[in-house]
Amino acid sequence: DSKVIVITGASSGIGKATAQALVDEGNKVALIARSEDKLNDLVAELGDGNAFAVTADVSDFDDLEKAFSKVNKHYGQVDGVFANAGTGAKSAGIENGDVAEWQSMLGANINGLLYTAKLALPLLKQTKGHFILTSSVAGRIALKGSVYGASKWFAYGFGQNLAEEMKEWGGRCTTICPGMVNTPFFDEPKEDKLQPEDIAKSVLFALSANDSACVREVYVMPTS
Ligand code: NJP
Repeated sequence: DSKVIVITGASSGIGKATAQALVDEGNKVALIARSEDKLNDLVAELGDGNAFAVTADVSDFDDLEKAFSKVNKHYGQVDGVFANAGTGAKSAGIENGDVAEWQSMLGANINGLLYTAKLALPLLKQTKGHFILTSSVAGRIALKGSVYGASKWFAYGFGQNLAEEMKEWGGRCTTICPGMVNTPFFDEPKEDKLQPEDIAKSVLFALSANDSACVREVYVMPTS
């Protein structure tokens, strides 16, 4: 079945690879991120009829609300939302952490996730749809003083609770926990780690489950 899937953080890395994989399987995608040029290039790659792009900052509720409204108007239905936008921090630990950097990171990783879910649920309720989010291995293990890690523990816990809320009306929620992935998230290439396409496959796996099954979480680590 062809589905309409909204992806946040679609301009790069995991989100971009997932958009490509979904379109390759015959689905349609709505791409959300802040970089207009990158989104437009991706729409050109995927084909106008397969992809629709809207710029928005996920940490700004009004901005994101307008984006969801444009997507809904464009496609008329939403079967899945992949809440994947997120950033890391260059500053390490609490004592040496940079407060402005925390605010911007938590704005995307926590507020952005909450806002995406709040805007997605009314649409997904109509299709008994699927919410998928990107947590991290950093949301499953302790990392010394990592505010990024703590934001991903939030994402992990949020995903578990959201699954309980969504099941009331037949909706499903999947939390993806990747290890290190070779994306622009890092300044240096990580060629021997996971590739963004590996995570895209996990998203497709969760979406392809039988109606009777909810893949609650997928934990993916690099082989080496
Ligand atoms: O990184 P990257 P990934 N509003 O930098 C967007 C998690 N993760 O694909 O707005 C809207 O290539 C940004 O777009 P733009 C990670 O925490 C990663 O690796 O145009 N969009 C871009 O499309 C994150 O949640 C690894 O700058 C915002 C995308 O987010 C997710 O995977 C491991 C935004 C980031 O793409 C995707 O990251 C892991 C905002 N405020 C979890 N802020 C890993 N790479 O190793 C950012 O466990 N974006």
